[in-house]
Amino acid sequence: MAFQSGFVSIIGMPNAGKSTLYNALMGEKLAIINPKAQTTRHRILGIKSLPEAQIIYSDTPGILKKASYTMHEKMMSFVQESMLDSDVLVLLLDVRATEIPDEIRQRFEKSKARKIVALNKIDTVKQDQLEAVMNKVAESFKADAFLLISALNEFNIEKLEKAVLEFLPEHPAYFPEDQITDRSERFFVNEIVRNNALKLYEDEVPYSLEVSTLLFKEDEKIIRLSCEIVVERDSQKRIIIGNKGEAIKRLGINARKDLETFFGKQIYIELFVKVRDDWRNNKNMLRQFGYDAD
Ligand SMILES: Nc1nc2c(ncn2[C@@H]2O[C@H](COP(=O)(O)OP(=O)(O)OP(=O)(O)O)[C@@H](O)[C@H]2O)c(=O)[nH]1
Ligand SMILES: [Mg+2]
Repeated sequence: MAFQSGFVSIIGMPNAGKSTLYNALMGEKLAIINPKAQTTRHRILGIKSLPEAQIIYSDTPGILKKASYTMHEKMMSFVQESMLDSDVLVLLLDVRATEIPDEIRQRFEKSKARKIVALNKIDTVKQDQLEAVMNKVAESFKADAFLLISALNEFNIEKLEKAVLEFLPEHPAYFPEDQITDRSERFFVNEIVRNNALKLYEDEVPYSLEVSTLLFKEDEKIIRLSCEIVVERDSQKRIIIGNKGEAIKRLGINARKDLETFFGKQIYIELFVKVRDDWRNNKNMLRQFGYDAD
């Protein structure tokens, strides 16, 4: 067979395990993973070059039933866009919650892409339950393949990739062999800091913030970073900073550890907090933070 290459998007409801699956497929921790829903906000390409094929995976934000902010509309436009331009769609369902909104189901089924439905988190249910869910899903979705997986335990990931390769078109590589993503180093810094904020702060605060890396300066031994944390209100700024700056200090320490693992280098990081009223509804701010579909 001639060389194959194409775009494969992982779509699904929030928290289904899309980013976990994406990392497992890539064999790299590119995407941030968090027990909280709405972790992923962008479409992130992961380019996997094999001897006979180049698979371009996309991690996407979880499908929201309701967009409360312009930011959510942008996030959903990334999902729509990936449904339109993919060669293969992987619809990932949590085995314990297999419902998706009708509109999404219709778009999925109408898409010209080849379709795989994967039931994830099979480690969380018993075998007999699993069969019942699988039968129900196989009856209710029109797709080319159905698979049972556990992204967390990396169970059946190779099988999934094999199915992807079966459906991937013949095409020359879209990207150079040594490129693994379309995202910059700064993007990954933003994501890692944001993920640590999601872990550290409660309720609405981590959802109302965005991280922007203003300085990324790499020497032989150390990467120096300066990041701005943008929130919507003064009260949120106070929470981010915490009593005598304790919370933001903790955030810096936690983020630094993850950044050192990610970059394999020593990290020096400075964090600042800025208030930008209602940035999640501000088109210019959203553009600045990379929420533009291209
Ligand atoms: N038990 C179990 N947990 C899983 C599995 N896959 C993912 N998870 C967990 O599910 C949670 C959500 O995982 P993510 O990969 O961030 O989910 P996501 O679909 O990318 O979520 P959003 O980006 O918020 O839409 C994390 O706590 C994962 O560890 C699995 O196979 N089994
Ligand atoms: Mg995700």
